[in-house]
Amino acid sequence: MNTRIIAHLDLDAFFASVEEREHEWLAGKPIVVGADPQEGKGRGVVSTANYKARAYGIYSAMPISKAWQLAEVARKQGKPPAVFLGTNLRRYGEVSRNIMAIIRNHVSVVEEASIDEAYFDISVSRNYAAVENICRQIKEEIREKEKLTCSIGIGPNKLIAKIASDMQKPDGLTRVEEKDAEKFLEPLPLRKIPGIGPKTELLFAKRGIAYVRDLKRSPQEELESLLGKWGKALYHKIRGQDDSPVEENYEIKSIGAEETFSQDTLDPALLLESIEKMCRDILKRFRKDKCTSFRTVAIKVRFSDFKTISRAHTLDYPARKLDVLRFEALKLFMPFLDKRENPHKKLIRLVGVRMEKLE
Ligand code: TTP
Ligand code: MG
Repeated sequence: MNTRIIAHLDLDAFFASVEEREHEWLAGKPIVVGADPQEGKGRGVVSTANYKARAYGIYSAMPISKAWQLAEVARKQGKPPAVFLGTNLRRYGEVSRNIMAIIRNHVSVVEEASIDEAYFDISVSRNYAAVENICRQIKEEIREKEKLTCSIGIGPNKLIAKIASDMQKPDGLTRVEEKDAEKFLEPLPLRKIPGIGPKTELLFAKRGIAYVRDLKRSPQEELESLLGKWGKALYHKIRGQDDSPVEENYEIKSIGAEETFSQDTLDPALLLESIEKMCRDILKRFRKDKCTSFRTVAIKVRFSDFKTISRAHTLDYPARKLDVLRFEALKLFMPFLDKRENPHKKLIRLVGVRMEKLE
């Protein structure tokens, strides 16, 4: 029998760690990377915060104004003031490529899952101790060459590896062998299972189900009737079963842009102009990255109450023109200007456009 052993690597507080290593004066300080806080009036969000800033309650995707408030509270308590920095995506992209190259020095099949995370299949080594050894070498090389720390999870499949990598952040290494996988999941809160977001969490919380072990009492049919196809997948996931392959992907997964308006708005001229501009920017990057086609166009709308809706459409042919991108983005967006997607005429705070399924 061929034992599958998969590892998942995720860098610690990635954007903030890159900034910290590159600017001596930041060493040891709480750091928040993201939109300009404008003394608490800023309207964007936090991209990430380092662990010192997380101790103030500051997290990814939080409104930057909230992060500013929390930093102020900490400062008034005499704690070190947080430093707010803008993002430097090009730089993080370069560092990401260096990290992926280091991983490839040690293993052959690597799936770059996002800018700061990768799965790799090291089944060939066939034994967990040997795999752990390779992972420690990777961590060491990243620390030496890139002055960054990461956390790695090792498990019998991608699901377990991913959850394990998050267990001992930062600078962790968590090994969960196949025989222990099911037990490993049981005490975890449902949110730890990838795909379970706030909505599903709430749905189960209402039924008194908070932990994986509680959910295991639900028969497969029940999960299916609640959640459809995803219910079936979930039934297997909470038992530690997942057979999705580690897939090499050299191509960038998507190109996107978003804009937070300086005031919430429902002014069609302003919104459409913003979409037009984002489409043009995206197409420029599409050309620069030497992409030849895209298949999916997606948009995101965040209302003034922070409710956020995404809509996507996949074409049945590969496209490459601005006209197509613009047409599809507008077709997805127009319903947000009227009853179809916005019956209460809520003002819009942010709009995003993204192209996916790139070649
Ligand atoms: P994550 O790996 O989710 O976060 P992280 O690396 O900052 O921290 P952790 O130690 O918990 O792994 O995301 C990687 C980078 O992606 C992160 O540094 C910034 C960016 N990012 C955003 O811009 N917005 C987001 O909402 C999230 C979650 C991440
Ligand atoms: Mg990370």
